[in-house]
Amino acid sequence: MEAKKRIFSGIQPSGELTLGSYMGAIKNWVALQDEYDCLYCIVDMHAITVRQVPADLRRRSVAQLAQYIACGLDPEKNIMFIQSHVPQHAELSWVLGCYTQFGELSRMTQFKDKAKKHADNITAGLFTYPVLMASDILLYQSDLVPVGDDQRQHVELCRDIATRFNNWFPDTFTIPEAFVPKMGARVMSLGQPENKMSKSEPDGCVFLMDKPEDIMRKFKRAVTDCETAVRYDPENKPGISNLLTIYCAATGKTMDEAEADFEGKGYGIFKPAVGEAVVELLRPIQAEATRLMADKAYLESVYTQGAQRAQALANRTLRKVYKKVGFVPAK
Ligand code: ATP
Ligand code: LTN
Repeated sequence: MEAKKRIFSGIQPSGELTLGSYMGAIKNWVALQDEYDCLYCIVDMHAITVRQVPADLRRRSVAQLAQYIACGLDPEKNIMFIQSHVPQHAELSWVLGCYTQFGELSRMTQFKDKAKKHADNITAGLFTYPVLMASDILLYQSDLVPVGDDQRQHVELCRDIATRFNNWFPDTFTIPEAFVPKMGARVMSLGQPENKMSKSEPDGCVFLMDKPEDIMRKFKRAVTDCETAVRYDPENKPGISNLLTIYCAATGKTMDEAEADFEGKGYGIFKPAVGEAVVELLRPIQAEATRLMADKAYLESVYTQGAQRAQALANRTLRKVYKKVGFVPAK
């Protein structure tokens, strides 16, 4: 039997999971878990590239694992773990940093945006963040990286680093590819539909664990336009188009079906209907996440086992890399 292809992806526990990260990433993780050999990570080392409150980071890291499982990821099928439990990520990151150009990192749009937002704390870690991400991916010889649209540039850089490294040292890394969903790759803020919905901008952001009444309120208040037609037109109607995308991603309907559902109906009917679709989507996830959070011993066993399995795979690549660059093998 041919070996399954490998997937790696992760989300930072730098805030609560959002509807954007669900639709852009986690939904695909769930869809791909049977067909691929998957590692799904809680990338806490990435999270400290901007300031975190330690107790919150710790709580959110475990809560994020509970939410991954509640979204439908099976810990028996996938390797689920916390990044800082596998030191090989940091070790490979040092080596790859020595094969990455300053200029390449300077061009990363996420770095430029975050540097602007955290102007008083632009650390070396924030700058080299994409090298750590490349290490996450390459350490496991990943073929596919399911992410939202905003992460394409980082995966591209990872491919460039891997290709360059392979030119120096043939057959070291598998060259990975980004896997971005057709619907929901870029969920926009409900308050400012020209900006991406993001956990660091709570205004206009729907969180996975938001109460139904809060979700409904956020959708009823969503910024739209002064027409009345529910029509997909991202150029001229960014708010309505975003809501239609969310509706499709939540219900599994096509855009034509969604438009037909609201033909001749005004925004007063449309906006709460999208809210309800999201409430229904999240209801079972929230119930399961709450149940799992009460079982800390189970969650601990999942991330402990996950780290052991990840370390075994990571070690193979790291040994190979250390040997290729000329480090003396430790006895
Ligand atoms: P931050 O605000 O701290 O940058 P974020 O809310 O953008 O965080 P990430 O942890 O950076 O979330 O993203 C996790 C995953 O979810 C990534 O694969 C990312 O591409 C995807 N994602 C995040 N926000 C969205 C969104 N609004 N639409 C689609 N995908 C998204
Ligand atoms: N940078 C990603 C999170 C991330 C990631 C990864 C995603 C870190 N390492 C490896 C895919 C593969 C983000 O969403 N901000």
